[in-house]
Amino acid sequence: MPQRRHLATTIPGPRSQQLMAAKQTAVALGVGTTMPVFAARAAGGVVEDVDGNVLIDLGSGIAVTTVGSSAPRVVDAVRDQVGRFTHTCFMVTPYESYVQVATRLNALAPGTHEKRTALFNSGAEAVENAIKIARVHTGRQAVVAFDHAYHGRTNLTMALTAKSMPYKHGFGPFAPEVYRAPLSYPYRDGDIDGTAAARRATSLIEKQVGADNVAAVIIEPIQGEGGFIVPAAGFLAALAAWCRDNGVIFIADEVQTGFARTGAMFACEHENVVPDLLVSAKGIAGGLPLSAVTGRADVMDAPHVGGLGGTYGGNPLACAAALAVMDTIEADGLIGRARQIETLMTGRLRDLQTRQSRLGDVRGRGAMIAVEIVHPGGTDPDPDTTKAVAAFAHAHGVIVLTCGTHGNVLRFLPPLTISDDLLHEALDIIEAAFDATAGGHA
Ligand code: PLZ
Repeated sequence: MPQRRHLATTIPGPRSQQLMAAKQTAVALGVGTTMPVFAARAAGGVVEDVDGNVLIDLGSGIAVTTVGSSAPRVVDAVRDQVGRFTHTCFMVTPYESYVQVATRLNALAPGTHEKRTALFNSGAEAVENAIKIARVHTGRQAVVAFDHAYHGRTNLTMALTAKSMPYKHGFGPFAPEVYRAPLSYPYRDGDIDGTAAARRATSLIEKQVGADNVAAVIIEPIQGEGGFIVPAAGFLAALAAWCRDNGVIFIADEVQTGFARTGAMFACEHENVVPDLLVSAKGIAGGLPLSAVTGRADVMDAPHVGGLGGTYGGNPLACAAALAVMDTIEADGLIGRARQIETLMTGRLRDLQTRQSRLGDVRGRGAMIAVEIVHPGGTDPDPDTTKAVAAFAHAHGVIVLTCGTHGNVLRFLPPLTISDDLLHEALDIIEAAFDATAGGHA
C-alpha cells in the first residue's frame, strides 16, 4: 500500500456516513468512535477508509500497531498459524508458542532474576491478574493506584482508573480496597522533585492505608490516558524502593508504554526501575488480542495450580503474532527508531510552542509524545482548542487522539515504521490546525 496521504472525498465520505448510520441502529450507544470514518485496509503508517481516503496514522489503534499495520512478519506468522490450528485452549492441550512467548518476555522484562509469565487477552484482564497474584503472594488486600491513572474498564480496573467520565460514571459499585495516591506531574507540580513527590505519596499511603496492609502499588511509568505524564526523575525508583522496604509488590502497567514504544523495550528501563510484576498488552501482538503478566518467579508462582487462566488467554494466533512482533522490533531496530521519532516530533512541537503559547507542555518519550493545551498566559486546561485541533487534523486526513483528565492533551502514537516524510506532513497539518483554531490568541 503506498505510504502517502490521499483525500478522495470530504471526511467522512458518503460510504462512511452510511456505515455510521448503520452503526447507530446496530451498535450500543456506549461504544463511541474517535472518528466517524470506517477502515477498509491499513498498512505501515496509513489507514485507507471505505471511501478511498488514505489517512496518516498517528494513533496506531491506541498504541497497538507499534510495528506498523499489517507488518509483514506478523501477517505471515498469523496466516501460517491459522492454517494449522486456531485454538485448543492452553489449559486443555498446550502448545509451544505460548511457552516461547513466556520465555522471551521473561528475558525482555527488566531484571536478571528468575521470572515467569502468564498470558491473557486484554490489558484490563492482565492488570486484574497481576493484582490477584500480588494478593496471594503477600496475603494482603489493599492496592494503591495514582491520580490520573488508567488501568481498564472491568470492575476491579475501573476502581483503579481515576477518571469518572466516561469510564466509571454510573457503573459502580467499584471494587473495595483500592486507594489513590498523588502522582508526580512536573508541569503542574511546581518545584517538587521526584524523590519528594514519591515521599508525598508514600507518607499518605502509610497514614491512610498502612504499609502492612498494602499488597501492591500499580503505576504506569508514563501515564497514557491520563495525559502522557512523565513523572519527575527518581519518582518511580523511590516508589519501587519503598515497596521493596515494605514487602509491597510494585506493578508496572506497561500496557501503553511497552514494546519499544518509548525508545526502550519497557519504559521502566529509562529510570532503571525493576518492577516485581510487569503488565504488557497492546503493542505485544501487532493487533491480535494478547496481554501478559511477567515477573519475579516467587511472586508469579504464588497462586495455586489452576488459579490463573481463561479460555482464550495466550491464543495461538496471538502468540504467533507476538513472536513475529518481537522478531520485528529486534531485526528492524525499532527501539532506536522510536528515539528518532522522539527527536523529530519534540523538535517540531517545541518550535511550534515558541510561536503558540497554547502549547503549555510538550512531553513524552520515543513515539509516545503529547502536547498539553492550555489557555494562553497561564496553565488552565483548554479542552475546546484540543478538540478543535484534533477535528481539524481528522478532516485533513490525520488520525490523532486526545487524552488527559481534563481532555486537553493531544497525543501522538505513530507506528515506529512510519516514514519521516509522513510524520512531517502530519505535523504540518497539526501546525495548520493550531493556526486555524487558535487565531488571535497566539
Ligand atoms: N492499562 C496503561 O492504556 C488501555 C483504553 C481505551 P485494554 N488504554 C486504552 C479505552 O477508552 O478503552 C490500557 C492502558 C493501560 C490498561 C489498559 C487496558 O487495556 O486492553 O483496553 O483492556
